[in-house]
Amino acid sequence: MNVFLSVPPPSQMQTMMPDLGIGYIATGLRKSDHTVDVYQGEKDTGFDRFRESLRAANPGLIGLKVYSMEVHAAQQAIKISRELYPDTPIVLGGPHISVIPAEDVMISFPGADYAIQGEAEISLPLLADLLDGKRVAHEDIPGLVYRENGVNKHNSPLYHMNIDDFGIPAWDILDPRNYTDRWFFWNPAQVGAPMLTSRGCPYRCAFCAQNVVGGKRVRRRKLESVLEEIELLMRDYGIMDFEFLDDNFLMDIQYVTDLCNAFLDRGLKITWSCGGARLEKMDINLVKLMEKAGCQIISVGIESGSQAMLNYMQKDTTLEMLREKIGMISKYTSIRVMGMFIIGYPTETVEDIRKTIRFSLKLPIFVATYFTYILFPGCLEYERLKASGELADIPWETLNVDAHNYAPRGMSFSTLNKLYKEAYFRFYSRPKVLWRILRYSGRRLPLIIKNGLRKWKF
Ligand code: B12
Ligand code: SF4
Repeated sequence: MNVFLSVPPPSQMQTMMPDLGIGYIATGLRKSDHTVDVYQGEKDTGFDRFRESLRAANPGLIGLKVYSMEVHAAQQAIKISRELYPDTPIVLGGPHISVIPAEDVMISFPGADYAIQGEAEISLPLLADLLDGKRVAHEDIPGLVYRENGVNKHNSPLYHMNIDDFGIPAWDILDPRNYTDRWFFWNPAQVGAPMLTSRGCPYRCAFCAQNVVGGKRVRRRKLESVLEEIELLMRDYGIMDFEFLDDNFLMDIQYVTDLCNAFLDRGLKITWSCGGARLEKMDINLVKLMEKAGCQIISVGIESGSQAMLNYMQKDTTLEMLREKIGMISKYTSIRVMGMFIIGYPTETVEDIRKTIRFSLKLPIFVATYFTYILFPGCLEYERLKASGELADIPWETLNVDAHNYAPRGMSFSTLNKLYKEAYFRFYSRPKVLWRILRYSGRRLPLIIKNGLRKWKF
């Protein structure tokens, strides 16, 4: 069967990078002898190209990826799919589908026929088999949400233990060379590619639903498989810069040590960065080894400058530890730290936000990103807000990364907005910070200005 897979064109501005989730499920489908047409909408602002690609694909199954910020785009994509192919089944998947309760999926998306919660590398090919008339029962497909005689049904999602079974993303489809306009924290001199060495996160930060999206158990790829993927990307696509998107890249220090040593032993002259890094386990030997092995950026979810808020967020970390480890990285290596903060978190006061701003200014970090809090289901904070009566329904259709969607009780949106702008202004108006960024990312200046202006418009 030919399966059409798509990230619908977003209504909001996106950082451009190939979508690994789509790449992995394309591989899964091919392994089961299905063919795949992929339309990646990240760069489009309208649905014309989506419509054309879908028309040309003539699929037996249409698969659409849904992010919580892009529910509207998904609804639009469903509508167009129905117009073009009234009888072709539509299946939804992706983070939003995984984090909302299974009972709500078919109610929220009445135009869809199926959805898959959790990882779809195994489930989507099974669904395609079923639709092809092979001997597969609905109940056999992990995470499947479906209707049977008008009744909504669902199976538990699967977080498959051996993620090497998934193979590597279909890079011939994703072609990373098409993504040159990346955000500035990647090496600006190189075309890069994202990559995963593991999935899952055992932590329980109250604002994060990652243990529903990626599972609680950390599942790690074999080192050899990661190295093979890197070498393939170097050889076939000329990629020399990599971004590890693991939920928690520094979770297993021995693994990272082995990975770095393998880069050095094989003489891989690559640069790389890692996101989602918790620093608790990092020590001076590891950070120096990472630098030697090509690490350029470590991005850290610092979240808050108030210990009380960190405790409330269940971040399981301390300001002291963050200060010490970030200080160590900047003192002993050339690795840049990108700090991510949340302001306007539930229960937060103006003084808490000021603590965050002051903390961020004191840390030797290269760039700071201040997000105002956006609530997503599937996490503890969502349940708390629901229980306290502060949350009725989230207006998915209007959620916007470019707007403040929530202000803590007792704080006006205008106060939050002022603090938000103050944070950015105070961080980036310092000449030494500006100079550092210009020196590293000068050639990305137009993109930086565009993003900066977008944030300023809030
Ligand atoms: C890289 C990344 C980004 C990148 C690019 C996304 C991309 N092109 O891949 C950028 C920087 C743009 C980004 C932006 C944001 N992101 Co982000 N991001 C990630 C990150 C770290 C990795 C994504 C990834 O590669 N995952 C690995 C792959 C294998 O998983 P997957 O994509 O989910 O795919 C699997 C399943 O979902 C499913 N599946 C996927 N697609 C489909 C399609 C079909 C048809 C089916 C059946 C199944 C299916 O099968 C796949 C294989 O197992 C994730 C965290 C994470 N670990 O997933 C957050 C994550 C996706 N981001 C998140 C958020 C909140 C954001 C922002 C709002 C942050 C912000 N405040 O600005 C913005 C949203 C921008 C927008 N307009 O929507 C949330 C999404 C929450 C939600 N409910 O939607 C996540 C889950 C992080 C988290 N734990 O909160 N992000
Ligand atoms: S914020 Fe990071 S450490 Fe915390 S639960 Fe989410 S992925 Fe895990």
